[in-house]
Amino acid sequence: MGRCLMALALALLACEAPKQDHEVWRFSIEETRGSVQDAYAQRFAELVAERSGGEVEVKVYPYGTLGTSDQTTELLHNGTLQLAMASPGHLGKLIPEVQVFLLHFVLDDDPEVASRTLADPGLRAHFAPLYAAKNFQLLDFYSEGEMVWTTRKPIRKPADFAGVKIRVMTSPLLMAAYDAYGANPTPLPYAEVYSALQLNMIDGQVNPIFAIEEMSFYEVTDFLVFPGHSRFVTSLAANEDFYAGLTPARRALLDEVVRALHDEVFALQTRYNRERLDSMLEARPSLTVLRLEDEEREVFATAAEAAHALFVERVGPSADAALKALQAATERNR
Ligand code: 6CS
Repeated sequence: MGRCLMALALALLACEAPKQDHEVWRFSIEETRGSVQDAYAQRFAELVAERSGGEVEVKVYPYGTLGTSDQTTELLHNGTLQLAMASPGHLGKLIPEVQVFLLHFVLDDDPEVASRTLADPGLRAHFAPLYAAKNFQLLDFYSEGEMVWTTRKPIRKPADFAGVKIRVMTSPLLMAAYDAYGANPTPLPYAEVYSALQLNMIDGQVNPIFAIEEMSFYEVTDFLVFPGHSRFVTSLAANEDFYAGLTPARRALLDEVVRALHDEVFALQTRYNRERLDSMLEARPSLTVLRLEDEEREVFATAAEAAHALFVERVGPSADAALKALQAATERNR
């Protein structure tokens, strides 16, 4: 009995000991509770706590608690946050080259190939200096699912976009991408999309299924159009000084957790997107799902080339290099 008590006391001490040098990593996500990024961050916190023996606590800040994506990126830049999700759809204003992930018909159609491509070390090595120049350590790119248009009318060809006000994220290239289809793109922060749809200030928006469900966009739409043109890509980044200041053991722990989560989040987003399509259709049976045929996609793919050219023209040779790096990574992972 005495030995049991002793073991218990030692265990309690072991539990308490880490508090002496209890570290806190503040981690902001660009989505609300219940999202893909939230699931990622919660698992990240769990694995970091587990593997650090409780010495590191990860505090997750969901979208809205610290402001818009632009504001959280700023907090990451100045070191108030140690970690943040930073999506090219917003980050493109600061690192124009990441807008390559916003180009349509560039990532491979096969989601598994796309996921491997995004984890490609060569691709990460290409982008790491661009992130470092803004005081960020790039940790990973991953996809949260296929981008789907929510609209009030069917869209099967670029001409159907005439006069359609479609909300896009705030990176400038997205305006060009939807201009190329003849739409009227309207950049807005994520938090303003639902009310803009409800008030008819916009006619549609584009996001993965899980987000359309979670943000209730499906309540204010009639069509879910699967164009098969792009996937929502995000990046996980750390503040560069924070990352550089970690001990080698902590850095290895962080890198390993990120590596483990890449495949886990792929499976998770696949499930979320599948399940939430079902629940949306159940909640609103009048929703019409359209999947573009290959010939229809071809027409959009041709129109999208104008945005590719504009990306290179506006951003310069580094945009061309980013596009080539993404294409080469795709080739390596087919
Ligand atoms: O549309 C947006 O702005 C947001 N969409 C998703 C799925 N994640 C974060 C991003 O800011």
